[in-house]
Amino acid sequence: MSDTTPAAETAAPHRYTAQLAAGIEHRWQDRWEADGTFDAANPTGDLDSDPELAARPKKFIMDMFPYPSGAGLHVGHPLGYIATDVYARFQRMTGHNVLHTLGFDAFGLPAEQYAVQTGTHPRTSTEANIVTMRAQLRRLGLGHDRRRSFATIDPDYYRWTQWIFLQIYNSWYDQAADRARPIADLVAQFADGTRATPSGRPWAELSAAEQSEVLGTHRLAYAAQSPVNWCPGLGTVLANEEVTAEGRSERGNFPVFKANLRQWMMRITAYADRLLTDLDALDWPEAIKLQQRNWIGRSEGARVDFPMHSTGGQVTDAAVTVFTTRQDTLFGATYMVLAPEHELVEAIVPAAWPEGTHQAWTGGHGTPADAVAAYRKQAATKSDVERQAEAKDKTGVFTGAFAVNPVSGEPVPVFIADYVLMGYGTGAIMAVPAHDTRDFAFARAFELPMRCVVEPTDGRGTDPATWDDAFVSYDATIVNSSGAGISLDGLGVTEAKAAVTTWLSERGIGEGTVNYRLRDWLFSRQRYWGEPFPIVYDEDGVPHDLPDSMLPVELPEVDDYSPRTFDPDDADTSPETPLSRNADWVTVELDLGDGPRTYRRETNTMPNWAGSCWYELRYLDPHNSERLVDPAIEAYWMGPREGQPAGGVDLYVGGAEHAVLHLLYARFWHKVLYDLGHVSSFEPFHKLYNQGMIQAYVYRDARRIAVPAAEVDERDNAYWYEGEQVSRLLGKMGKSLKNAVTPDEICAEYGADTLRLYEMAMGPLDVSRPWDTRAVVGQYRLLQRLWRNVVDEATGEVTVSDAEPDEETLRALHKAIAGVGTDMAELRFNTAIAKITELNNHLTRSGAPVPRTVAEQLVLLIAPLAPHIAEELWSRLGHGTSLAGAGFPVADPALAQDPAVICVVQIKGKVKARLEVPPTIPDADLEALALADPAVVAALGGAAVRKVIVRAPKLVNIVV
Ligand code: ANZ
Repeated sequence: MSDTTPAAETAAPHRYTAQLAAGIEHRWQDRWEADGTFDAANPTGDLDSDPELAARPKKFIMDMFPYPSGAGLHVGHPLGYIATDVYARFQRMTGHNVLHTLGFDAFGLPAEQYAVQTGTHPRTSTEANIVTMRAQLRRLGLGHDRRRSFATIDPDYYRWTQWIFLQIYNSWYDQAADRARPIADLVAQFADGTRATPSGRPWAELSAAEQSEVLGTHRLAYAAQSPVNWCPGLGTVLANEEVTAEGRSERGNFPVFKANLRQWMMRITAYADRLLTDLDALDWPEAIKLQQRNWIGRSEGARVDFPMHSTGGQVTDAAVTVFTTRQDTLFGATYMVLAPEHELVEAIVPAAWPEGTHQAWTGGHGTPADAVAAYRKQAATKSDVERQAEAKDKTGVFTGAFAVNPVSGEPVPVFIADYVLMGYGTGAIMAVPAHDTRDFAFARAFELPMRCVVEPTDGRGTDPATWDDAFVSYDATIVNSSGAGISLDGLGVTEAKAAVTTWLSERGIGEGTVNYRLRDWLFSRQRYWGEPFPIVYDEDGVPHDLPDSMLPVELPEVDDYSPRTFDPDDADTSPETPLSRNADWVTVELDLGDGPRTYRRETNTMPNWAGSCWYELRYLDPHNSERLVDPAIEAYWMGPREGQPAGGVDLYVGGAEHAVLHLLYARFWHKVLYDLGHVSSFEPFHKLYNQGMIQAYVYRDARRIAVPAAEVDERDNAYWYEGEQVSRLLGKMGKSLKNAVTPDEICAEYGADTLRLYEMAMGPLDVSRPWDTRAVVGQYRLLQRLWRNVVDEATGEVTVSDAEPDEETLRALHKAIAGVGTDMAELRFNTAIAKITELNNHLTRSGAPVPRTVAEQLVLLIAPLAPHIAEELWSRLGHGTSLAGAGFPVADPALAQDPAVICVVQIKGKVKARLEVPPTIPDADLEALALADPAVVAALGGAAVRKVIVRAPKLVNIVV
């Protein structure tokens, strides 16, 4: 770059260089901080005393907050933060009261693992990372209200996370009222007899432990035995996503066992329907809504009781209840399958195989009990994901028992097989091999009968023995389905479903039900670095919630941050958490209202989703120590209003990878808080926007090892590193791929404004784009030209003139204003930059000093994108205050439109009229206009028009 040589710099000491930019940027960042430029006013206090402020519309703009990683930021991270900052600055300039800040999601595994390796307390390393990240973010000039920033690990913050946990714990879902209510209301119902206890005994006669047990089945946060992935080798329970298809831990490759362990759960399933229907009120990308709908997975179907067959082997009077979405195919149910873990399995297994049992059904075992035991053991080592895989061979074993198909009266053999999951529906199915692919595969493998009950529409005929696969259709006619008091033959699928449901409910052997794929949320972890539970247990093991006055429950100091690990193959072990080793902390003497007693603390911690479930509320009222959030403040920033029926944050920007879990958990907590009257909004995030990813080229050598991207040369359409050819692929940016570029480097080389512009100019915000350091200079040049349009590079003097702008410049200006304004409102920052560049180039081309009015408007236009240079120029143009509060330019519609052009109308080659027309006029309109013009009418003098040749917008030729 010739213009940054020392010689050029002496000739132009006031040129916009990286050094000059750095000076300006630091100065304005200090000034904004000192002046509290981005401090947002709240309705109580500030707004009450300021009617002008109170009259302004509000905008609450949020990013998904970062985890303060030790690696710091690379240029991919701030894409969303810059975008929300541009938008927030634009909204501020268009008269909104804007709330924009950023906190840190700081509990989590990396800090804990670092602590295990180095002995450094996670708080120490996390806080150090936060300091680094804050400095990196500040360097970008983000206009955050820093008074409102916090980290989820701050005791002031997690005190309220624990408080919310207790609200959820102390609530139950009242189905009749369709909302959560305080658990005290339920206790009152049990106590006065309006609700019977499960055992029928009076409430007052139940022991404390029994009462606690009953309430636990209603609480929205509850501790229960639940099937989890237990990994003794790691000493912890794992999420399904952390278990490989081979049933081993992703980390460490240890065996994982299905174990029933006592864990804290959140009854999110109580909200399944509302989480589904309220999506309609939200302005979210359709793809995300769809993922949430699929995750919740609402299925309409029926429960059907299959009585156990009373001959053959040991008999019970039990019935097995199945969940089916195809009750219309009930006549086609030729066998049944229970999940291997199903509680009825033991009860139905006979002592010996029934006479004539097929060899293939026994798994080679001498008795049903042996077969079942062996199969259960095998199934326990598989993950749910693996069990559900479509392609795999179906395995299973006969239980020796038969049930009765309730419509056909035929006996059907009962199997256990791992393709039926315990956690879904009732954990038992009626198998309809002719019309379900998985059942078909199973029936073929075990030579089970099939019966066609839905007439194939593809000409394959009705004998399943001749088929290659099941016939699956929701739009066909039912056949072969007549029996005891019911005939479905000739009905369509929908009518047949309704007929079966009615028939079942009339007989009390089934009913229509809705089933959800959504499961209750496993809420405890065997970790150190998370929020402790505000729960203690008495000597009978009864849990007690701690009163507000005892919050926060802070983490104790420990010597060892890792959970205890065991022999990897020993399934009979159970977790021992880091907190449990600290006897001084675990055992406490407390007075919970009935005098001092000894209690044992809960030693699990909350999962790292907890802190992000409510942080939007803390931003509103960050220092409130009396209540979660002042209701007036919440109503002002988040309350429902026109166009936002559910209320919520006005704009929430983050990655699409958080489509389901974070957003679903946060919505659930918010709804509980709404039901309990703590917030007026019933959704946390009104508008959601997913930014794209900044990708980077990954270069790999012959061994597929990534090489430092910065040291790769491009020659002859190939890539070279240390003389060897390397491959190039677009991938993620990151330290491990040796292709990370830090914002610090780019700021040092060009300044933060250039980096901001470049990131916003790379393409539409929601599209992923490759980073290209060489292209950054393009935006740097734009800022240099902008600077030169206002400041003399040699003297530093402001060069603008007081002359009126010419017509062409005025039109260029207003066109830009109109376009940039709409682009910014719609987050189209790349096209806004293109329009600003066009205007700036127009001014550069003219060569004359830029009229002051035009320079000022241009500076305001670019201010949200490149705020430091804009503030500097604004102040040099003579303004004493920050432009953050200045009005965004408003276009004059007359000037924003293209000017009229002159159209010549000729008759026999002679000009007869000149019309002023819009440049975009269509041919037909122009022809009509020309023929109606008085001068043309007069010139024609009634002569017949033979032909009209139209060349819009400039020429009409009339032939007579
Ligand atoms: C009979 C039937 C016939 C079925 C047919 C399907 C097709 P969705 O839509 O996902 O809710 N099912 C029920 N519980 C199950 C469990 N615990 N594990 C595995 N499969 C289970 O799926 C509901 C269907 O999945 C149910 O309807 C049941 O099979 C099966 F032609 O019942 B169906």
